[in-house]
Amino acid sequence: MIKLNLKFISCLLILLFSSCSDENKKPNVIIIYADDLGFGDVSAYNQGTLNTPNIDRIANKGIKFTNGHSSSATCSPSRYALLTGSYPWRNSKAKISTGASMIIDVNQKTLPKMFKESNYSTAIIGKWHLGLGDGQINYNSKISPGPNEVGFDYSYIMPDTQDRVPTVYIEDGYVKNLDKNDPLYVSFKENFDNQPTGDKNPEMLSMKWHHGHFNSIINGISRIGFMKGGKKAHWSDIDMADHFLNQAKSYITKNKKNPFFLFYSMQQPHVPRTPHPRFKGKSGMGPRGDVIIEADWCIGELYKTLDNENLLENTLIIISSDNGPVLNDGYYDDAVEKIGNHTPSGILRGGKYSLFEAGTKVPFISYWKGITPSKVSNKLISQIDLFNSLSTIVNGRIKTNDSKDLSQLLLNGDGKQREKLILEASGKTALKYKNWVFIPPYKGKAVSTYTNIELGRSSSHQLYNLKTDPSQRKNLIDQEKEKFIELQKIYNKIISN
Ligand code: NG6
Ligand code: CA
Repeated sequence: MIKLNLKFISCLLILLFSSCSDENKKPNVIIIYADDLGFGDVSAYNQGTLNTPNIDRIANKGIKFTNGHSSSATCSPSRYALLTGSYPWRNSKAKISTGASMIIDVNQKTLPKMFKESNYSTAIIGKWHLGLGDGQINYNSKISPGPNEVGFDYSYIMPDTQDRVPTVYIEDGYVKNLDKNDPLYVSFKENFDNQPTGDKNPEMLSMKWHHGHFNSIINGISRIGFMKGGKKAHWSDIDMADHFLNQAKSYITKNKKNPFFLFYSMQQPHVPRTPHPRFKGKSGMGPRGDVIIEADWCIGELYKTLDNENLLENTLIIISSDNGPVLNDGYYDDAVEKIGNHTPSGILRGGKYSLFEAGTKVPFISYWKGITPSKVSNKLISQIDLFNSLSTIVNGRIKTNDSKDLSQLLLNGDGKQREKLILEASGKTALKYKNWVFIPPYKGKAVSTYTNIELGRSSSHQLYNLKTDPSQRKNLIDQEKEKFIELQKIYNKIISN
């Protein structure tokens, strides 16, 4: 009672002397986005054997979505959808980016622009992977356009992925710690003179490549693409998690007085998996398990920062992943050999790159202290929907056509859900409609030779009833003719719009 009165009186005083306006009540929003973290990798989902106590603590206090999707089964398209509220298959540039120019148009609506319009400070810290510049990039001068040109006030990024050059951080368009006397050169076509590569200099490798990662060697790891110079700017792989975490913590502390939107875009457990020595061997599953434990620890530290700064009651935290899990994604790192009984995809079929459920059904958690109930929700929600939902929550003015306002679902774990969702994997699409999944016929291998993942492709149509068959084992195309026609119609209509 006394507490309440005090709160009331202090609000009155603030009202008298400044403005106890809506602006003060707007929540901070943090999206914590893992890279290739599977539905079964988070122990709160009770699917695998790995332990993620820090994510679990947040998940168990908030809403744990068991039917939450990324838009795509790979990184760049999912990030595109999250940040633009638009389906990536509408944009031919929204493919896995390798040194490409920027995928998001500077005139497009974006999530950070929506927040900025609502007087938020906005930042991305971590993996970007949406392309940079609009042609050949000169890394020795300002790189633009980039995240700052599509709505982020502050950006501290890894340009593409940990397995691609250049292995440097970029802060607000400039390569961090670059020495002008040692310029940085990058090429995805040919090597620079006398630079060691994974295929020619295997003796220099601390982690052997398995497929596709045999170009420039940096820190004993060969990558995709060639680079030369910029030595002082090279990142340390084992310190990357601490580095991004510290940036994120200091951003929160510096911006705690204003509402902020932070996109904390983690690099784990994407390849190359390079846990800090503190986490080495901790999972018993090799580096893949170890970096998930590292990522979980980072999330715990970020949570502590919010707690210490008294921000938990005013911060909506969303945790998810850009696509499903993969074990061997290009390096010999024991991910397959040491997996034991752990099931990164849980009971779901497929994984990263797949049109089956595990390609895009990912951990999806929302938590806002005092607002979200502790709940498990099996309602369908996509990361595309964060755009319109968050816009409603922060009283924003921008909305997009592909995004659905599921703000009630995001805050209460109940209410309106998405009915129809187009899933995407490497340019191929499928429809999820209520409990059903429809996949049109596609040419190509059913199982990827490299990753050993079932890609969801077949020469015939596929139809699955997720209610009775969540692992998509029984193709019902012959038994459920009417359902098939109904879904095909819906699919064609959305795709052609
Ligand atoms: C693929 C890479 C894979 C990974 C992926 C991007 C090869 C053979 N495979 O092309 O290792 O880097 O791109 O992953 O090079 S994502 O999660 O960022 O989409
Ligand atoms: Ca990814």
